[in-house]
Amino acid sequence: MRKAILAALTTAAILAPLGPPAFAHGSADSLREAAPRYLRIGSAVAGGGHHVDQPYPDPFPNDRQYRRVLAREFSSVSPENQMKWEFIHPARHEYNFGPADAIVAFARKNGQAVRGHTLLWHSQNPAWLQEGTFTKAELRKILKDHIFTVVGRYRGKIQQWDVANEILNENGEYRQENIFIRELGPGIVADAFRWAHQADPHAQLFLNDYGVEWPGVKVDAYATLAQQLLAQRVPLHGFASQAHLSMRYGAPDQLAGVLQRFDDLGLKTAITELDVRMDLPASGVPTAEQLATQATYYKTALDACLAVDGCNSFTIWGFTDKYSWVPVFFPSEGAATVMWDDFGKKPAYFALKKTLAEAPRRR
Ligand code: 9MR
Repeated sequence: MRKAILAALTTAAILAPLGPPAFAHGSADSLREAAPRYLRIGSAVAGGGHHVDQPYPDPFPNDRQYRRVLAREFSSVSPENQMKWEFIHPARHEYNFGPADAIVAFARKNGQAVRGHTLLWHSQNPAWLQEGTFTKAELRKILKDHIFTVVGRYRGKIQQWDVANEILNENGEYRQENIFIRELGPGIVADAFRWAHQADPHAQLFLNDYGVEWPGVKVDAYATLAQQLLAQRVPLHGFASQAHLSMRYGAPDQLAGVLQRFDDLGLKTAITELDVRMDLPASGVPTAEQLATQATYYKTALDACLAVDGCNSFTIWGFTDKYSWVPVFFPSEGAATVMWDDFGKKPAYFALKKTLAEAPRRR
């Protein structure tokens, strides 16, 4: 009898996969602990932007509980607004590095990667830039100096930079609202990548956009652009889907295919701003069914990233409804993050943790 048990145990040991047993991950008490080592799990760091007009102080510097959860749950952080032009470069010859420095220092203390966001965008630019009168040469120098100054300051401390953010519109055309593209032509995109690479040769440089979660004109245009940039030996390293999802439009069930298309070009991929908003009932409280659906959307997005070899970063755009941008921009929608205002965990949180815990440890 004992012999039979021993034999069975030995067989089980031989058949068991390498690495610690699954229950060790299942009992992980945070997302970052549950995640396989090849995947960074990130959150936006709340501050600036819409927060400025809300009835609470700037979250990151003022909310200790918020910072504790941010440190415990995540292995990557993305400044939500603190590295955008209007914030970090408020006057032509003036930079405001304090808030971004604090986030980078926090990340280093807590063993977290940082995603830099963003260098070339049509939105949240300061008035001095948007409304100034510059020659083409001046505008080009302004962008170049900005990239060398900001990327250079955090050289070696940023895992990934969203170099070009939302540069194409829904028809796959260059956005003319982008002052640099409009005034200097689309060739400026390649220059921005080259300058960022010179300023920090180790940072992975990304194209980042929304509306690329399903195949279509916009994804096609990005694939063409990526191929062109790579053919010109531009230091482009990754393509990211922001993934601001709404339960009005369905689950991101084709996201893996989209990411795979860019992986096939030799690029890394990432999900950079995931949230899942919903129409709130009159009570303002989501139903159990809505929460269950939301959890499947989060899981589907994570599964997409896990299914693609080069998808190395999965970031949610804030982890608590308390500070989410969603109700501010979409007044009848909300509850888009994985935790309630009091940091209580929703089904979506547990769906992510379980999926991470069950993901292969290597790929
Ligand atoms: O979350 C950001 C919010 O605080 C700002 O007010 C808003 C202004 O445009 O930008 C939000 O973040 C955006 C991100 O930088 C780029 N992708 C879309 C995000 C949501 O609007």
